[in-house]
Amino acid sequence: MRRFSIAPRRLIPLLLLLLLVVALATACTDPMSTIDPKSDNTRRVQDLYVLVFWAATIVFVGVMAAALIFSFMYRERPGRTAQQIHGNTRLEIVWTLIPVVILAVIAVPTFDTVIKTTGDAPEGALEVIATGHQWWFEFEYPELGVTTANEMHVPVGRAVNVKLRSVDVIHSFWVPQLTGKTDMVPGHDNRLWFTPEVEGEFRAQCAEFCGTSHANMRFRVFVRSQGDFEAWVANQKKDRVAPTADLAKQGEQVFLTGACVGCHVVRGTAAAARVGPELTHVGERTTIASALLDNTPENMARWLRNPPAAKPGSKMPNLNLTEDQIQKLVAYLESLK
Ligand SMILES: [Cu+2]
Repeated sequence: MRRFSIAPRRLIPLLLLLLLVVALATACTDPMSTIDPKSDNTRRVQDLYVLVFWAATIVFVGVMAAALIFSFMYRERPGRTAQQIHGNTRLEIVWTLIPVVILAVIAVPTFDTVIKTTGDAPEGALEVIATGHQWWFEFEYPELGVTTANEMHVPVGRAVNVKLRSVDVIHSFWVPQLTGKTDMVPGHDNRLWFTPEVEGEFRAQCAEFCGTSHANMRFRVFVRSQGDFEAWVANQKKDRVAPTADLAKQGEQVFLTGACVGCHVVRGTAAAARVGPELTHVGERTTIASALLDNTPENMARWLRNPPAAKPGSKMPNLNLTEDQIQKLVAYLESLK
């Protein structure tokens, strides 16, 4: 009986093909994919990328094919030496002009894309100030009087004009499907804008090494219908919901008499320090710890027990809270919807 086997030489192209298929299949489902645009500006960049990709492919295939064909046609054979071309002016002009034309064709849409994507945001754009902190993002909506952290909400179809700031070191604002990377530099306001084209939840990440927990400095962008966005804003503008359950009430006391008030804001209470993330509606967020952990009571407890253990380098220290205090704080924080 013959054993079924594939020669290693044949296996390599098969593996490469499989890799290509996997890469293409995951490119469109990966939430951090840069080739799956969901805003006007990322789509413009993608269109340019596709044009340059095909131009480069045609040049590569053409040059490789010509090199192979000519080296075969003009190879050295018995009775004939290999041929070289020298000093053919017409040929020299032709192969100088072809790249000039290709580069000119690529340059026009390149400049057009750069001007469109880096110019001023369209009239009526939503203003957001994004501030980088080690290691979390703060979002302020100056026209709406809303401040939040790590989860940015925007309406679909309306341009968003984001002012970028930093309070400590250089960070970088990056939402792969909505906008390219732009640095957040202390003492120097940068800006970017984009118009989200579809509703959804988009992953985002600091893209400039900024210290110990750089890799854990994430955020999310929620693109919502106009109605949902307005409802979100209306809720954000309210002071905190006063706790009703006993455990949550006790949690508020722990919060207001402990170290928490030294760093956080909970509007409607005495907590008004803007060092760490604003917490007035923290219970409504889907994540905590700069989008590192899902917002569940278990994760909130884990965070409170020892923040630097959950996120290395966290500026919030281990407060040595008792298990009783932690359970009360969890009940309180999760009630802040
Ligand atoms: Cu960073």
